[in-house]
Amino acid sequence: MSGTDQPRDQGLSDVDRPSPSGVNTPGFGSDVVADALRAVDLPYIALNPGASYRGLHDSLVNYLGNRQPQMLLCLHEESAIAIAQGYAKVTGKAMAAAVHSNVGLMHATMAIFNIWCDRLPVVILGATGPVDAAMRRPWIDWIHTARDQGALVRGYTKWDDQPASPAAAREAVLRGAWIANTAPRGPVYINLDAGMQEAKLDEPMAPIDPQRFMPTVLSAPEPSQIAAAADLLRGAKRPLILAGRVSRSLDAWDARIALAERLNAGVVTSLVVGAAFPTQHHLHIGAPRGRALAPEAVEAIRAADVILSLDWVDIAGTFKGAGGEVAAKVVHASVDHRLHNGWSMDYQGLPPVDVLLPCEPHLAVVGLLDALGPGIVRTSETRTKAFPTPAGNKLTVDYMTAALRDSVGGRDVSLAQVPLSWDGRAWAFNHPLDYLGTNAGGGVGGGPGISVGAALALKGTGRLPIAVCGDGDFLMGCTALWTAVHYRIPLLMVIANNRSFFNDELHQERVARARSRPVENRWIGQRISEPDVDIAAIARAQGAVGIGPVTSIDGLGVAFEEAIAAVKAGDVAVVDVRVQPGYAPITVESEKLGR
Ligand SMILES: Cc1ncc(C[n+]2csc(CCOP(=O)(O)OP(=O)(O)O)c2C)c(N)n1
Ligand SMILES: [Mg+2]
Repeated sequence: MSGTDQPRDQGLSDVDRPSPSGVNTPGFGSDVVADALRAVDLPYIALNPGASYRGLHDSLVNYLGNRQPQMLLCLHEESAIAIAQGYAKVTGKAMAAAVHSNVGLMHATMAIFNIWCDRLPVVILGATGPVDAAMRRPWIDWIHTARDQGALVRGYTKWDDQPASPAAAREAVLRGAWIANTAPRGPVYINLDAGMQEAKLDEPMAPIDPQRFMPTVLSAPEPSQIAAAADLLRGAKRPLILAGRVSRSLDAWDARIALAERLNAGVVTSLVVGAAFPTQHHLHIGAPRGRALAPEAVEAIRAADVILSLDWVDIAGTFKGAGGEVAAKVVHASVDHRLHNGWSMDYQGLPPVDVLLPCEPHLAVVGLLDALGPGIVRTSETRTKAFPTPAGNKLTVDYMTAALRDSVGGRDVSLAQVPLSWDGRAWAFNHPLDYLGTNAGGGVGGGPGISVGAALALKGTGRLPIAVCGDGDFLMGCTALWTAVHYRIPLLMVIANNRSFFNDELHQERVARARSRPVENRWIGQRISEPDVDIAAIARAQGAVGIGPVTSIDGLGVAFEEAIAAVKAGDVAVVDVRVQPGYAPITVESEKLGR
């Protein structure tokens, strides 16, 4: 599947079927909104219910028959948005989410920030009011009405609106879906007045052709910009590609390989975003890391004379991590600058850019291939890089990863999440769907929901969705599992359970060292033990298969094989692996850099 495919029916349509209502003409404001949601091709609407949008809820069930969009009930609004993030990670497209009044939106905010930072789309429906105070029920309607509800999320959404009539609401849905799905993609929020939803339609609305209001936007660079970039790259002796935020399209993946081979350019990738280049390819430099750069990548950046950034996230920070000022000329393919605002600094440091190609990376790659023309392509001696061998006799994340890799064997796997302790050398990415990136906004707790959404989008593709999450991440968002179980979305979650918010133990250690205070106290206020949480029981309590705790290296293989068999049979399986606290040394080094 590629980011350009049409949404598919993931086979959920037999779940939650309503009794026929016999209604097939719109009678209320919310019926018009429901029609619009269907017209813009939003396949699912992840939601947690609430009276503020009871009108829309009724329209989705009794007017649309709970199809296109189909409801995905979530136990927390944060999961609803995270599921949409995971879905968009795979498909590149928006699904919808609905959150109740101000309180549901407040629950949703962190996940909205994560999806914003991931530059991925979602159409969020919310509600308030009735805006007309005379229509409000005492107390509850008053506490759940806010004058400017969109202000809660305006800093990290592309657009928001509070339409005052069914016609305006229809327009808002069309505009919202169009804006969300247009690069740079992002979340939009449409706040529906409860009064407007519940009011009877005075007269039928004239039909419209939604496609005419959502024209395809293709931002192409000027030929002169492509020519300037091609000249730089053609003349480069040590060109380097920083392959960043790119699509899941296989065609685009192949084009990147062709460009790297045409230029004989090294390629650096990052675990912050999804797989962008085959990590086993002889031109891939080092292994993908999170914030840290592999030493080989630092060397390549310092040695490069021309760097091509394919929407690399944080060029300025990367150069800082590579030792400061970088001599190379920089070509940057990105439309990200169109999204930057004054609220959030997720735009990162201002990078030096000699040629900007203001387009999505794939268009730049195609344009450059064309401009460069055929050339000498060095034979691509694919070198299979060796995976690191775990050492010692303690159950570490490295042993866990190696055993998981062995159990998976030759299956096609999509890693939907990896924990902070992950070592990028321990897994190979050979396809754009092999790895889907992080929560993107640093919002811990996003992992489970994102994984469920990715698994939803992957359902029926033959790919095995695997999420490896920290225990802290899992415990914050674990009720997303229920949604996967209820809607029969197969998923394997492996919890790297170090019984700690360990990342922050390292921070406390750093502070203690800087202040000459006892380092041995770093665990206080961080460890999740006494009692240890029974993660497998949390999974079982929601109808998933819960396995573990696995406490020995020898126990890993059996546990993973049992879990994979369960997922193949259609289940959600969670394996609690009690790992030793600790991160790959390179990660610890980078944290020191960031201090
Ligand atoms: C919502 C939120 N709360 C707190 C943090 C700070 N934080 C960053 S990493 C981390 C620990 C996460 O724990 P876990 O998922 O178990 O991973 P570990 O560090 O143990 O490998 C915390 C609390 C955050 N980034 N987001
Ligand atoms: Mg932990």
